[in-house]
Amino acid sequence: MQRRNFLKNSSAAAAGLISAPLIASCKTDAESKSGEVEVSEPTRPIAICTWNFENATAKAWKVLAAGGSSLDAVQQGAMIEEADVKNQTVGVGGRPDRDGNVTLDACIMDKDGNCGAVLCLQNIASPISVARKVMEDTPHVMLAGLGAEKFAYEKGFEKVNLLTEQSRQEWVEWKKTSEYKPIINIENHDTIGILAIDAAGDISGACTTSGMGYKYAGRVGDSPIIGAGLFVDNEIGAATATGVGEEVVRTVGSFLIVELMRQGKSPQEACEEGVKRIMAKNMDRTDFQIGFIAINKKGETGGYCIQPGFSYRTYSEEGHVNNPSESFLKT
Ligand code: SD4
Repeated sequence: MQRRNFLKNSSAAAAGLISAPLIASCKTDAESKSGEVEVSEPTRPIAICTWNFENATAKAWKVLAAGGSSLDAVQQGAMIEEADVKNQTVGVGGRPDRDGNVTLDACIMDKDGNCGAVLCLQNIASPISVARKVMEDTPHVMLAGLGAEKFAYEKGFEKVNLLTEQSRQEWVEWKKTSEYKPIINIENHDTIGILAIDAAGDISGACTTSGMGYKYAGRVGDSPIIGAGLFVDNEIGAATATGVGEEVVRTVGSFLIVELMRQGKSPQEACEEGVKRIMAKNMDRTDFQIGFIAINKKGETGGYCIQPGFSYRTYSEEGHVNNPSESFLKT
């Protein structure tokens, strides 16, 4: 539930009580007979992430509730999943590529449109933290492979073994057939994309993954690609994705969703349209999953996916909630 206020649209704006972007984002709110416009107070701070990553949103919320920035919130939330060895789709413990190497992809984006990414990074436990260093300490947006790893060591990150015994054993088993087939809703938790708005109203996002299990060596998905796996526009909102990254890259999914919100769609409507664009090109395919989540400047959230089984977590003053997502396919 959003708290609501009645503000005289023109006089409030003239007095500087509400900003032009906020008025723009509230243009769908009801106009009363007296000419007053019902303006929803934005929900902030708030964090939202793909899947039921309760610990990640709890961490992000802790940062936000203490007055921290959305950038710190999304980074620290993402780091929780990177460090969880039981999560075999992110960070330490991630499933390896077909050669047995764990290669990580991550990106981060802030309120000013600054962004950083690492692609196919090995031996480093927190790729999202390296991505932030790329953003803040280099003139570049992306570092890949050995160059990214070398940069991480220069910045003081330690070399760690990312391949846990469990992931190694599963890989050995997989090699018996070597059949590459993405599993839908792996363990019901997968890549983490996390978005947040802080008390100042500024939006940031982060996305981090070990990518598709048993991928070709060198394969990079959508997750570290700004616009595909993640996009933030502080005037409008943000979006992020999970699932088969090739399809998200083809439609520049997260950028599309933010642009749809710019055109007036709600986060929910924009996520639905994002999935429909993908399915329009894949009507004969029912064997893959993609989930999008989005947030707008007002703190409204939405999510949508192809297959049943996706959910997303939100944490705001209104509560800490796992939201089951509607899906394009119903069974
Ligand atoms: C990728 N989107 O590498 C990521 C992985 C993922 O379900 O989300 N898998 O394509």
